[in-house]
Amino acid sequence: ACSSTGGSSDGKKPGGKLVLGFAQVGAESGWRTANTKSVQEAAKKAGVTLKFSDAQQKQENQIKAIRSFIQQKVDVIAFSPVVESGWDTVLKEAKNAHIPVILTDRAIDSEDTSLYATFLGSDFVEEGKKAGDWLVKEYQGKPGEVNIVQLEGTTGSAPANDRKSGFADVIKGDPKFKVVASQTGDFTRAKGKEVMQAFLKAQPEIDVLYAHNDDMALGAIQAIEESGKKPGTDIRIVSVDGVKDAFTAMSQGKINFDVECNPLLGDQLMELAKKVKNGEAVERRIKTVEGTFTPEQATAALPTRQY
Ligand code: GZL
Repeated sequence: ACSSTGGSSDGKKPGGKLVLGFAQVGAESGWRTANTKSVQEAAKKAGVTLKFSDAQQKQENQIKAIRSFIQQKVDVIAFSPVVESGWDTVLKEAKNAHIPVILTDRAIDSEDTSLYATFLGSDFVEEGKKAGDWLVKEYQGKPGEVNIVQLEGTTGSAPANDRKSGFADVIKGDPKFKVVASQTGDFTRAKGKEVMQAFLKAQPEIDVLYAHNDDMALGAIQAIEESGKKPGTDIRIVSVDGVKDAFTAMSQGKINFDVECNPLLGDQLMELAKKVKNGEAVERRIKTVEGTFTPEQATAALPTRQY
């Protein structure tokens, strides 16, 4: 669905206000809705006219939205590519229309780096490594195998690919860590619950769940409890994002470690949009600042958590 806050049909706002076309992935998770809110609020604050589209996690919808922004002759296009590949054609159309493109949140795997001005987002490999490092420390000196099940993010997406590889790189150092099952839960609670139910049926022994985002972890917690097991105790859980609902679960001992993925990119995006519109040089890669949370830290952060 396309909505816009003001702005005439040809994309040029009277009075020279910057018009930004933003093609969002969807509304699949708490992280995503926080990211959307951050972009919308930042646009208002920055006096940027925002044309916003929600692709319901479908690449063809994002491509349609980008084409529509090109037709409307917006000043700048920004988007979070739902998957890494398949963007060259539409981004070449934006380039030929002399509309600069900013990648936010997720990256693309195109060789042609002239297709976008900059990529603002987290380092997902780093996030996967942080999850792996926690697990290694958690099982330091404890004998016996550690059976891990993994709920992967959206197939083909940068966060799913990179959180998987970062984690695998760290645990490969010790053969006691075994990923006995790994499947996509598409970053949603519903799918995370469904896949965890299947894992619980198929796997005789599960020690750890590594979820690529909190929404899948929260869905999995429901499945674990319905199977009569205690999440956080019988099955330890390490997750990514750091959304409020996960912090609540941590305060209840149901998630043992959460690697933050900061969705609040709105203000930086508006600054970057103004710079690229004015032809100013911007850094090619801007990494999001983010940390990690233990249950104690999450409990303390809960009262002031923005998302
Ligand atoms: C990560 C972002 C991911 C979140 C999920 O930057 O792309 O997509 O981790 C969201 O919650 O669905």
